[in-house]
Amino acid sequence: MPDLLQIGGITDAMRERLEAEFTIHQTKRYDADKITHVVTNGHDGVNPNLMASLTNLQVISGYGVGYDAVDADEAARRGIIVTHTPNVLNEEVATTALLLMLSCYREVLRDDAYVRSGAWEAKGGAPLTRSADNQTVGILGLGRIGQAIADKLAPWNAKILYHSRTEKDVPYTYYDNLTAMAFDCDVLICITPGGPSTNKIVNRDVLEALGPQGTLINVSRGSVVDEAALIEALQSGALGWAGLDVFEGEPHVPQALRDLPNTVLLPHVGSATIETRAAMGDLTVDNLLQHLKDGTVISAVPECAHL
Ligand code: A2R
Repeated sequence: MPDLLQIGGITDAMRERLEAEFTIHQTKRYDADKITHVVTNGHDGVNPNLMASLTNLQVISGYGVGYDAVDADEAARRGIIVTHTPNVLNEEVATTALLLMLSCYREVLRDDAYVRSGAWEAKGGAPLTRSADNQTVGILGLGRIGQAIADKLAPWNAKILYHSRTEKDVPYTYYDNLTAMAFDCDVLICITPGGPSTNKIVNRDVLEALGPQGTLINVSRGSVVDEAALIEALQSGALGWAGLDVFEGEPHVPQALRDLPNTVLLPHVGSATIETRAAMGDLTVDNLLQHLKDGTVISAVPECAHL
């Protein structure tokens, strides 16, 4: 059986299917020249030294849509196909973005604490919150997930703006300048890929343009937002609220963010439901098994689509 290197965790369902076709290696005791396939995830990826050492590697199958932890251009140069799991998680990540936005607007955490602490009975009704209806929402990265977020916002009667590298054929207002879009919106939702081209593009200027009544939602990668500038803006009131699923040094989350009352923080659970993770696991394995069968894959990343 061909040799598969497993990096990071996989589900029992994935293991069962992979074990039937591969010898799975999880520890450092493997013959690097024998490994033909790798299964990994968006966080761990495959580091450059490891990629270089696996001289017969053919496929890196990633469990997740983001693949910034793999140098896909370098993989393509080496003839290695990188695959990921697009589309099957669009709705779930969009739901997470909405969950964060609604939690910020309606102060779900504050009001939950208000009930649990007994404050409701002791002091009477909780302070009013802001309505999430009729807001102007700027989507940074109107791709597969960004579009799902726009769709899910329809019942809230949102006006949608977007910024991406290229203008799309959609009924929303395009901005070629992110700061200008931040100035014009109430909520900025980040859903670009990570990596060098988006590193800290949500900087101090963007956060200040979003402003004291503005809300930042990040369901993309921690690297997209300048976290130090974000903390300063939230502390000073230059930015109103932030709902974050991802962090620069996750799973470490700066104490300053954890101490702020105007944040909602999630442990990178954008796609983390039983149903969606099962679909992602299936596609991760399907890519590997199809490659064994006929040398093709289902969902190569764009950099490897020609291989
Ligand atoms: O390349 P474009 O113009 O289609 O725009 C893409 C946009 N994007 C950027 N926008 C501004 N500045 C950049 N440097 C930049 N690079 C990319 O992000 C596109 O509108 C969007 C990405 O869409 P998709 O490729 O369809 O990705 P998907 O499936 O929506 O997932 C996005 C990310 C993943 O990479 C994970 O990091 C995260 O969501 O879970």
